[in-house]
Amino acid sequence: MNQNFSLDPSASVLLPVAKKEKIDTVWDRHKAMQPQCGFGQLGICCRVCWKGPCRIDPFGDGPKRGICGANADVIVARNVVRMMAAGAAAHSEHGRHVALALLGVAEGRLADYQIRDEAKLRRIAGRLGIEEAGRGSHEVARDVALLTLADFQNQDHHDPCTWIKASLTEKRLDKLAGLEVLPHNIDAVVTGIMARTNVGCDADPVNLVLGGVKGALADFNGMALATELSDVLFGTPRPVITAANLGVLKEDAVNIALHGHNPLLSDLVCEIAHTMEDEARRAGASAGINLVGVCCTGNEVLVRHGIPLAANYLSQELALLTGAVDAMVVDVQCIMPSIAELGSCFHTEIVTTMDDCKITGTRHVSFKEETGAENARQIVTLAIEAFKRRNPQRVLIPDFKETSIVGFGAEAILEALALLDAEDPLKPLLDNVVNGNIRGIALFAGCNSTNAKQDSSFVTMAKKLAAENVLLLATGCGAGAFAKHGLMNQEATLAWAGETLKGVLTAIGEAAGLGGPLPLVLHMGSCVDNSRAVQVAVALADKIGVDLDALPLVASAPEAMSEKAVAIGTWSIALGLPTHLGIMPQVTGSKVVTDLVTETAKELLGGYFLVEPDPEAAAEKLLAVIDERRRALGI
Ligand code: NFS
Ligand code: SF4
Repeated sequence: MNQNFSLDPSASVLLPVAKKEKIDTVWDRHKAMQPQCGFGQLGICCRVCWKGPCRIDPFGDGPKRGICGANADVIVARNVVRMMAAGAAAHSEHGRHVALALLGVAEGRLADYQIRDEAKLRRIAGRLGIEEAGRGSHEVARDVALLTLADFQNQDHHDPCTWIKASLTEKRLDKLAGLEVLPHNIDAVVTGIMARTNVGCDADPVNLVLGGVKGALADFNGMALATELSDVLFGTPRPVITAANLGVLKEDAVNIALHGHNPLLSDLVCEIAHTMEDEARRAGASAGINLVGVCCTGNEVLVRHGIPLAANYLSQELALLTGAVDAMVVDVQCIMPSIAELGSCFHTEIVTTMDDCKITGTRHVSFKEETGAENARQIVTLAIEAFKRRNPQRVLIPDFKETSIVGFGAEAILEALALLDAEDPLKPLLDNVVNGNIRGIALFAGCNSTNAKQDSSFVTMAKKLAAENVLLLATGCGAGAFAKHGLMNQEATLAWAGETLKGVLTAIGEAAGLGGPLPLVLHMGSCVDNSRAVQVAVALADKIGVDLDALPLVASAPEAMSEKAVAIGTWSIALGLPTHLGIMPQVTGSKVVTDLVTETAKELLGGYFLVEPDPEAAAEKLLAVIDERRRALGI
């Protein structure tokens, strides 16, 4: 049965365990939820006020307006732009957290953190227009943090946020300014969306969606700053060889799964765990402490430190079903509340750490940056204690793990290219795009969803596009899928890449001393690290002197589910990228909104949504888009 749910071989091993032990998984709950509400799927259910809920009859004689008079277009638009605001809030809150930590470090208040990449700090200062030459790193960091925090405070709406201004092409900024969708203040834009979607406010679907686009661009701003400042504090990713899937758990080690999104805690746990190996050994764990990642905090520590990735979103419960995880430490976002119950079926200590993200039935260690190392130590101690309670009879670690070479941020990609042309690193990439050795570039991002077979569309599309010589980038749970399925190693390149792509990846990989090609899919990091892909795209566009919507570059989120993915997808089209969705978005109850994001957007922004649930067909469509763009460029 699991064959229909997931492509992940670990699911085949562990779902029978769940069945035998009568433990529900996400797939059982999905089944129990069928049939899901058709009104909700179409986006035409409104709960914005207590006169409701109201729902529009999409077919027959039922109501065409809610009690207040809102029609399907207004209801759909309000619902979806609220999702964008929620996504922007999530990413930007993460970013604010990191910016405040950088300020704390700069002001000498946070002894447990330091500036790990001073060169990057200085480059950022340059980009943001902050004087750095001859100044101390803490002084520069303070200015960078304060200017970043101003992106949450600026009240002049004619003055767009600093980070977005420093992150896009001039042409794109002009286009977005012309549409009045450039955010000036992340918090204000999110608040503005909540205000205008309140009962009895904005009732113009086009105006609402443009407001949503501004919110989505605030999301982009939040991710760009989160990524860049995290690199300053925790180091900029460089290629590292590691492994993925549940086989990375170890029977003879204290297994700690780091789950969530924010590196502020997970990075410290990595640091502290090293110092507590002896304690783990004394507790009987001959292999000491084994850290593994789940979801995007997993991607953060994966690309920076090579910590193996155990699971992406839909596999988080499977990790617990192994009976081998001693502690699952979570921070924020994409944490299924079900893990509390799963943990309690085993010896596993589920530890929540953020005061605004607790789960009933789990242990809470209140994480504060001021006491970060101490909190990390408490957590590792809990894991070691739990290890002593582990029942070896119940341990079942699927024997699946795939070698993965990860850590390809913009810097790492440019450094690798510089080995081919030190003077002009972008030239080899550009030349290969122009001569067709690289037909186009596709960024895979986004989640897993129970509305699709887990990981399957990612894998199918990647193999097909790679065979057609499309260079593949990935972030988030999409990247997790590729890592788990062995598409982030050299063998995958040899097996799946088309001849010319293979040639390019081999030339770069060999110059980089890898003794073979680069991996088939380049892992750029977590979801906030989608901003890294934009950085590479902007560099390419600037080099040719075109805007982003001219590049043979596409994005795909074949298994999207989160509000954050709605925000990312929307800024992706606002930046000019044709963006594939494999799951029907909840907007089809409004023709106006659907046309707006799939057709009108193309004229206004160059980017647009392309919805296609079938992965083979989706890959074909993306290839056609890539070829169309090549033709327009005359290449
Ligand atoms: Ni992105 Fe990462 Fe995964 Fe989706 Fe969730 S972990 S922030 S939202 S599910 S990719
Ligand atoms: Fe119904 Fe209008 Fe209230 Fe929505 S805002 S629940 S459509 S009355």
